Amino acid sequence: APAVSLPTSESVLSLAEAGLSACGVDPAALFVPEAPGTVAARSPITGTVLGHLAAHGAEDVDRTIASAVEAFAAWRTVPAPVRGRLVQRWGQLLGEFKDDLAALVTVEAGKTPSEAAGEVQEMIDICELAVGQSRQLYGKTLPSERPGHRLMETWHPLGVVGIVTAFNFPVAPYAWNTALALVCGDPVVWKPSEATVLSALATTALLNRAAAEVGAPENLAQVLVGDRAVGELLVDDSRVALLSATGSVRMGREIGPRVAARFGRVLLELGGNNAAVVAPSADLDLTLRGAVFAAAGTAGQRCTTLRRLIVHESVADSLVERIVAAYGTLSIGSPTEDGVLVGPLIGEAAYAKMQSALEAAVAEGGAVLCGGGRVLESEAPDAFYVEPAVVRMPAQTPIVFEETFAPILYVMEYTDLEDAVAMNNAVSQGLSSAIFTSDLSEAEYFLAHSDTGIANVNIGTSGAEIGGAFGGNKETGGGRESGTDSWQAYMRQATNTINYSGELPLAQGVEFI
Ligand code: UN1
Repeated sequence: APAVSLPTSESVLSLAEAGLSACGVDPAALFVPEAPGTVAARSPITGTVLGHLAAHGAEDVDRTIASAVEAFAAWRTVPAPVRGRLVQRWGQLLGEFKDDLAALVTVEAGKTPSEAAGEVQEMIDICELAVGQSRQLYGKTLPSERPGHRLMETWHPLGVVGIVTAFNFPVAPYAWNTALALVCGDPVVWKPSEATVLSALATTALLNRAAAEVGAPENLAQVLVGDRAVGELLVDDSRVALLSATGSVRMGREIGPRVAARFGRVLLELGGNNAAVVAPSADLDLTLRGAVFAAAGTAGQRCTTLRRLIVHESVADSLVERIVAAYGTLSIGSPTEDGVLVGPLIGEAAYAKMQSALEAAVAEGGAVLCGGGRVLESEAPDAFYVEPAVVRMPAQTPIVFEETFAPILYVMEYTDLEDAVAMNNAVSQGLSSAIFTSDLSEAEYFLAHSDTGIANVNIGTSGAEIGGAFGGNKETGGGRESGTDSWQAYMRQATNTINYSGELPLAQGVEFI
């Protein structure tokens, strides 16, 4: 059900300009004439270029990192709870300008206002968590094996944190990293996706406003605008103590070894190929809603998007029929229009990949039950709106093992739960998974055996809260961001042994002088 009207490029630009101005970025000073090396700011809503932005060169990157190192020297000496005040103020400003920043996320990533606001809410939530965490950067105290000795673990600021983010979540993963990095005593340097620079600049303007208000040092939060070459300079710079990157497995495969080669630390949050198992006892009304949001929401462009539905043979036909019917009611179109639930793909390459995945699925024995086609093509030839697709597969054929960043839901059947869990675990990615069941033993069996970093019961694979650690296993990269103990990635750990005995007994009973 395509929505009828699309906004003009001018109105999308006005929306972006209003959002930028509200957040403290002057659009008039931002856009430059197109020239070699400038970055185009686009909106997938219309597919058109909104303006061009100056990019950073190698010298700028060098200067940016050098100033972050200076900021680190000052910031690390500020007590952690005082550092928390900066994050607290940033969180307040994010609350105040939530709709303005969300509008930029809508313009650049094509998210619906509700989903864009939800993304900004994740930023506010992590700020609150980080403020509390600023008083809880605790280490353990341990009994020593020697008399008159004490052992303790302490945590110290780490250094400059480089953050690389993807287009699909232009601001939340940045905030998960930044709110914690700042309370841990670390400055950040951010290389956002080229597709979402405006959201990054607005986010940083709010953070720098907070920094100025609370009297924090300058250059705690800087943005690098540019293409892959700029990102590579950040990746390879040994002054960057931690490189935290969200993106594809392919990207992580390049970044991981490069940072390791200079003994830097990485935090990788890469692709997902998330499955939900639907057991015979599942509440199918709830399963339907959970599956449709997880599979078609954000136009299938979340790393947590539901891509594989593994349904018990006894309920497969009825559930699939209901999913297809529900897909028929989804309004597809510009997220600026009321009622639209499915916005555009980010661009032509994503559309092409979706089409070739669908072709492969058919060649491998799949049946496309609905969707897959392009809509609104004549109204906006440069924008890529698609109908979310449901594809029934005879088995997990090769295409099912790939993460196609588009709304394709592959449906497979199972007979025994053990096999369903084995199918869930068979892919190389390990981000999120879910089971829909009313049977306690099935739920527990699934949670004990699913190998993903996030595993849910009776909710979909996407839409995680920030309180829990976020990240995945296997080719998803192993990193954990946001809640629980993720703060430790942003700190240097030390074990301290303190001798107050006046003697010098050696550990393990070793005798020397
Ligand atoms: C992502 O797609 O990179 O769990 C992050 C979710 C969101 C975060 C997704 N809280 O779907």
